[in-house]
Amino acid sequence: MPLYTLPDLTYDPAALEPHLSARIVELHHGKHHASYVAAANTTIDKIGEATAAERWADLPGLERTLAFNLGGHVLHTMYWTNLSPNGGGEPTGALRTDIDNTFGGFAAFKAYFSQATITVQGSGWSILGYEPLGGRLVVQQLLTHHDSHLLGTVPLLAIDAWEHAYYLQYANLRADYVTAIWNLINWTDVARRYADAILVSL
Ligand code: MN3
Repeated sequence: MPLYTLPDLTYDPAALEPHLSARIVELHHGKHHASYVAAANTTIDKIGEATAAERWADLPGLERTLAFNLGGHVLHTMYWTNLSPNGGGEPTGALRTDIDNTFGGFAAFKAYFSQATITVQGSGWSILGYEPLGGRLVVQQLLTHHDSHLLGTVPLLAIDAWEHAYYLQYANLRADYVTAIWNLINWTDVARRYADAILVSL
């Protein structure tokens, strides 16, 4: 039994249309996400083999490969639950209050987070996260799945800015994908993650 498994989508791949096509969701979940799950499991096995054989020089490359692939699994698992056929709108409650206080209102946050997604250099992600040491919400850009991570930050909302997330439908127009994705964000899921994250201390 592998350590990590691909979670099922909780909705039909076509359910995110017209904002995200069924074909994108099928390939993204069934091929891309699945490949990170498989590679994370394989890499853990390789680390075990290298450790048993005392091939210590193999560790830096294997640990980096694990960070990439497990990071991919974590982020995509979040992404599918951060999105919903019934998503969109604006957050409410304590999360909304914190967004307003931190970013100067939802519109200002939306503009900032949109640009954080659009301007990722190459392949990466935008994240709304909770940074426990400062006790504050932060926006971060990840390169690939893990570079530039603000250590300790708990991700609440993760948006994939890799070309495979949008190219079949939006071609090179990442900004149009970002405009569409706001119609799918599951603020109930983000708020649940926020309620858990604010209990974390470092
Ligand atoms: Mn992806």
